[in-house]
Amino acid sequence: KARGLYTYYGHEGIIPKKGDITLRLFVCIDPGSDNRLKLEKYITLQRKHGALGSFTRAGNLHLTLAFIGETDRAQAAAAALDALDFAPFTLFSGEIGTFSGGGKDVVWLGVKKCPELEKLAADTAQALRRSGFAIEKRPFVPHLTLGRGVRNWNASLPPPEFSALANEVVLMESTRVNGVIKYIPLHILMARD
Ligand code: 2AM
Repeated sequence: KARGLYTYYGHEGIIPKKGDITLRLFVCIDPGSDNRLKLEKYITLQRKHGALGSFTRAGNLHLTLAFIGETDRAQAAAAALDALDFAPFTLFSGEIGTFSGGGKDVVWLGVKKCPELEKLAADTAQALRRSGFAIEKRPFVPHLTLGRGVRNWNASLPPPEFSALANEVVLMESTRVNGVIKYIPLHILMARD
């Protein structure tokens, strides 16, 4: 069984009970503050070279494992994560990629192929589905979104290279505070020792 910290954050330390409130949730890995700062510098450099768009703030950079969406079952989602069991592993930054279409040009940083990550994402989706969440079946493309609606991205500027220890999975609430996207960690599941 996975063990470690079972910390509840946000909402004054309490995850809302079923039916209390509808939250927009997703499950992700935090690349760590050093790597987030490296990525922020890279985004700043891109902007200096003329890139335009809505860029992810350093504190919000993350790698999504599963998108849950709107639900009033935050506690059930947290409990589903507790069923995960994984050993810590290391992620390595990869290439820049894009999702295009619908006028929504997303620029992201990929990671190098990582079977442990693929298994963790599959296990996360399975655990959530078992708990009744409708998780999309589309292929898992591991990425950290750097910006949306991006234009004038300079492909000749190489992205930062980094490694990130993946030793916890975070259940996040996605909300807006005064129009600014804010991610609030609700529950963290640590990797096994
Ligand atoms: P994105 O970065 O590629 O947009 C919070 O919104 C996180 O959930 C983001 O990382 C987002 O991915 C991801 N996500 C996955 N599916 C989504 C969906 N259908 N709608 C919004 N966000 C989604």
